[in-house]
Amino acid sequence: MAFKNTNRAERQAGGRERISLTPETISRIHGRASAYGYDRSAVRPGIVHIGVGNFHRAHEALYVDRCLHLPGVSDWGIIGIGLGDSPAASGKARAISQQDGLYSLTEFAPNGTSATQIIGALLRYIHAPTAGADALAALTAPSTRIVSLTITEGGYNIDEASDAFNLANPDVVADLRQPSQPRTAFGYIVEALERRRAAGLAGFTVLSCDNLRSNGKVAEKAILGFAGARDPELASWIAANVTFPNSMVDRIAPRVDDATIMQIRDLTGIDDRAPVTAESFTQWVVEDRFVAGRPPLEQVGVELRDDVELFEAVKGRLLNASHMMLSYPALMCGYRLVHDALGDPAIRAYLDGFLERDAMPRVSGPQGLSLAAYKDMVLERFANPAIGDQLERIANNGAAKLPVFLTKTLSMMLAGEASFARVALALACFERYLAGSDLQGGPILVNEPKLTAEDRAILETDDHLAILRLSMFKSLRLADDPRMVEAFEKAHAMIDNGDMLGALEHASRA
Ligand code: CS2
Repeated sequence: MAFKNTNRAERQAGGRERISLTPETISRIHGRASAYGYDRSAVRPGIVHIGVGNFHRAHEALYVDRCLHLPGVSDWGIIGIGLGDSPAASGKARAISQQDGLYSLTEFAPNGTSATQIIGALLRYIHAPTAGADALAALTAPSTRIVSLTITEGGYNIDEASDAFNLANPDVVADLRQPSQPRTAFGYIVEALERRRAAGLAGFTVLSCDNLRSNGKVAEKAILGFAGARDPELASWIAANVTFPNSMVDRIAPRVDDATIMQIRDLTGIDDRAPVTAESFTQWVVEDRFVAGRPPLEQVGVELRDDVELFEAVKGRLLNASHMMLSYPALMCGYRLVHDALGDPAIRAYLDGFLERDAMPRVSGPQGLSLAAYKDMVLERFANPAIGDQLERIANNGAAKLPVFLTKTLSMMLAGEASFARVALALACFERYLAGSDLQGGPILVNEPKLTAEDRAILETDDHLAILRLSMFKSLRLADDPRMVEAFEKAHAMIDNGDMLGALEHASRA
């Protein structure tokens, strides 16, 4: 149970000094947050996680932390590997390492209460660009039985049109040329598996925790695609010795900025340089296909089921797709926070229209799941003001995420009767967002690493349907459907006139 944060008046009455966060200060933290209650020095690593973002730290690491509290479970600690070499990524690696992997997780419930706990499950953090040999050693260690991944939707390097692993990616080319000095997740995993094979060691489970349709199958395609290009025999060994369970992960973990760091410090009195925050909701549904064992996840709230892909379909096509549909129009209206945008009746009606008329009729969930109840829950979570989730966080990397979350719905719409007004509005707003400002000229932070050079060239032409021709929706041929084109032109014209309200109202009715 996480420690409930008290209100500001009570805290000030206590007149507390601030406590830094390290294993040495943990005993003094009780009373400010709940700290892990197991002997951390006895915990051994069993999981290596690649991509130690806020989401991982608020989700998988929490479940593993809960497992470590169970009697006799001490060999499933996590070693984190970060692949990013931006200054922000290096700074975060430093901050986490200085705290010996410790960090606080603060959960904000919709009723405004919050609770903070210190997670001890992350034993070590390896910044691969500066310590590649350590990263390989961790992956190769016999104790490593699960390698989990959050490398983002676009990170699996699968070509949209051919649906195959993209061997032309320059980082992949470099990793194939110099396998012992990898840069990509595939390069690291396959090199480690090759070393394990040579040493007569067992394989491990590769557990994707990214929001993808059939994420285990995608991870398998990527790893086997890379391994096959390196050595077909190695690929066969991997196919026989590694499993790739599908998993559905769900928890909103906003971006952490300096203001969040100060907020957590103020709330808890703990000087955490790498805190994470999240909504109180969390869910993890996983296929029970672990080739080398796993922690007792079923005892800590994880659902182990065979029908994970049905959960993934509902989550991706309702929750994540709604996020995408919401973020671009809401940013254009001048909003920056999710809950503020949801409070706007025109936006809310447009999103209801997307869910009820576009997405829900075209997806079937697992038995017993009510889509109507799921929709209500999603919107209630989005409306939670306490987490302060950012529209820019969601909008970011749209070229990778839009196809993942919308392609299935869109292809079904194209094949039958449908109104394209809502999707067209979202895409028209996506186009405006790429220019980096809202309709009032307010700046928007754009981060679109998956826009290809070819995409950028298309966007620079004066083709008014350019956005419909980008590589992300290539196989759908959106610009060939007259209904899509008409809806897009209409949305575009209204946005050009600055009439976002009219555009939203039109899209809600259509
Ligand atoms: C968001 C997700 O990045 C996004 O586009 O939709 O991060 C979302 O918050 C999580 O998937 C919720 O589980």
